[in-house]
Amino acid sequence: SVSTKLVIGNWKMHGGLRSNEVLLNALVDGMKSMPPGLKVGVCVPFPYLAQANALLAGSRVEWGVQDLSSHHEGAYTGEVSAVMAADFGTRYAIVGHSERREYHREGAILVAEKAERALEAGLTPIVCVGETAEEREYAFTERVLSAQLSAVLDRLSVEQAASMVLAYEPVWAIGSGTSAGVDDVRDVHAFLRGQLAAKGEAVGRIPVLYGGSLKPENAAALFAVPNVDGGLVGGASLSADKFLPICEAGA
Ligand code: G2H
Repeated sequence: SVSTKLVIGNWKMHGGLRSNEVLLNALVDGMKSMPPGLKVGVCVPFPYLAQANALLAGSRVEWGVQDLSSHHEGAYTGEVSAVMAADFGTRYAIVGHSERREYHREGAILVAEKAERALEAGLTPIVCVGETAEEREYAFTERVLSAQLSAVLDRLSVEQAASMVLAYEPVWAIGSGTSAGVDDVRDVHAFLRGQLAAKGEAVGRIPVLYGGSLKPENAAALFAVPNVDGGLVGGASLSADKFLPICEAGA
C-alpha cells in the first residue's frame, strides 16, 4: 500500500486529435500545482500515442495503452505489441479490462500473457479484475477475483509481479454512475491485498486501484479506504474539469 495515489484515466474509445490536445494541455497545466508524489496517467487509444508522447513528455502526466497483443511479433493482423507501444514513451498498459474480457472473450491466461508482454517491454501492466453482478449475487466475488489474479501471479516471476499495478473494477459499477460502496471496496481490497501478500512482501506492496464510476463526488471517500492506492477513471477522465479534481482527491 502506498500513501500517495496513482490516478489513471481510461479514455476507452473516445477522443480526437483536436479535443485530445485541449484535454492533455489542461492536464499538464493542472498537474503543475498538484502536490509532489501524486502520480497521474492517461490511457489513450493507440492512434493517439504519438500525440500523447509529443504533448506529455517532460510533464507530470504519463501515458499508456488500454490493451496489448499477447504475442511478441508476427502475423497477427490488427494487433499492437508492447514493444511498439514502448516506442512512444508509453508507461502503462491496461490488461484484462472487463470490456475486453466480455466483448472480446479474453480469458485469464491470455490476460496473464499480455501482462507478461508488457513487463518484458518495460511497461507497467495495470491488471484489471472484477466480478459481474450475477457473480456477486451468488457470493462468488472472492472466487472470481482469486482466479483472475492467480492466473497472472502464477505466470509472472515475483520480480515481475512486484512491478505491476492491480485494479479492482466491479463490473456492476462500471459506467453505471454509481461506484461500489466503501464497505464493499474495503472488504475486496483487503482480500486482494492478502492474495498479493501471499506472494511475498514486494508483491504485497503493489498499488491496488479502484475503478468503476469514480467521479469528483466520490473519489475522496474511496481513496480513503484502506488498501486503495488510487483509481482507474473512465467517463470522468474525459474532461479536465472532472479528472483533475479526482486527481486532487488523491493528493
Ligand atoms: C471502469 C472505469 C474505468 P467508468 O471501466 O476503467 O470506467 O469510470 O466509466 O466506470
